[in-house]
Amino acid sequence: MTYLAKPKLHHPDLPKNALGFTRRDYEGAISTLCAGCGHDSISAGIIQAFFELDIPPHRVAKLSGIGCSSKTPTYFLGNSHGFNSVHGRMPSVLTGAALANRDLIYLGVSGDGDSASIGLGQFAHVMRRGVNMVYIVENNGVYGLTKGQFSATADRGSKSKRGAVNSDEPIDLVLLALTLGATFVARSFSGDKGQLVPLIRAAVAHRGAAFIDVISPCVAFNNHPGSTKSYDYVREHNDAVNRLDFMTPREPITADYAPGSIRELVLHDGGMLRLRKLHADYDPSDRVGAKAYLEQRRAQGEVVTGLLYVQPDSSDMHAALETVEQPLNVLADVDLVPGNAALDSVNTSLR
Ligand SMILES: Cc1ncc(C[n+]2csc(CCOP(=O)(O)OP(=O)(O)O)c2C)c(N)n1
Ligand code: SF4
Ligand SMILES: [Mg+2]
Repeated sequence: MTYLAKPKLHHPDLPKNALGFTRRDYEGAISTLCAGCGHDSISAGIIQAFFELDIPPHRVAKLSGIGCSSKTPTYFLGNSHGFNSVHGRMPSVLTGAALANRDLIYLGVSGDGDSASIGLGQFAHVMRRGVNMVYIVENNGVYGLTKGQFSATADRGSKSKRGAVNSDEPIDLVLLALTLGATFVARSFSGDKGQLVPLIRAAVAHRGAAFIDVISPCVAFNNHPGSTKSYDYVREHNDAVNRLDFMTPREPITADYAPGSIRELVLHDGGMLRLRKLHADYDPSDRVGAKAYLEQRRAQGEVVTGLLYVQPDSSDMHAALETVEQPLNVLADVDLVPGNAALDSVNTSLR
């Protein structure tokens, strides 16, 4: 809402992480989104998660498409790499960047229009390829930036601010990501930092395609009675499947959760996810069960949040393609241009 520059001075007593950085070091420019926009709360969650994970900001590459949601990378991780791509095309840019340099942590930020409407094909392929990334959709059910048209995630029968009724079936990106083979699939709500921050931390530690759909009310065009993506609707219909905390391996594992109600999952990088199950029968390692559960709850008008599915021993695109370990920019000419003999041998193998 404001264009004033942020003060550079930090309070000397601000808590520091293991790298000596404060939370302020993970911030970006001041947001120009509407006051109360859910997207700003998600940016705050991202800042908190990377601060808590002690990740040096320059190790992160944040990529986005076009939309209010896709503008948000400007408002966090100001010292990270960033690329604002074309509407709906962030996944292919991210895939290319990841192939060229596997050493960075890739964070894709998108909107429901960006990913479920114009970018649906790109969304599908980045999930099925298992690109090592965290992919966040800031889902408000509308094209916020272009003044509130229904997006492809708007529920059938939901109303726009002007009273128009959506007659089309919605696309559930969580169900789609599960079907397409994403190995970490979650949904959260922008107004639930306690759930969102551990989810982002766990997604960063996950190897492979990690997808988080975050319901994020648009206060300008989709926060009114009749919308199923409003603050009130989500608060009333939220069904959290688990409560989780994420612990990096160096931290002693302590938790005050009641014994017997905890499920621990060791992730690929040694990090650990602790899930407190609210539903005794919910199993986050069962892809088919997750889909059935989502459909069941959706039929009751409920929005399921939490970690829906995780495959702890997951793999990624680099493993599938057997790519070189080093980023391409550190390879020598002799590796990058192996010469005619090598080319002849590749061509011969393909005949
Ligand atoms: C190729 C192309 N088509 C259409 C547009 C116009 N446009 C810009 S943002 C947008 C929708 C954004 O919606 P969403 O991704 O949900 O983001 P939000 O603003 O809701 O966060 C559209 C249609 C564009 N910029 N480029
Ligand atoms: S138009 Fe909606 S999505 Fe865009 S900044 Fe305003 S509240 Fe957020
Ligand atoms: Mg949107």
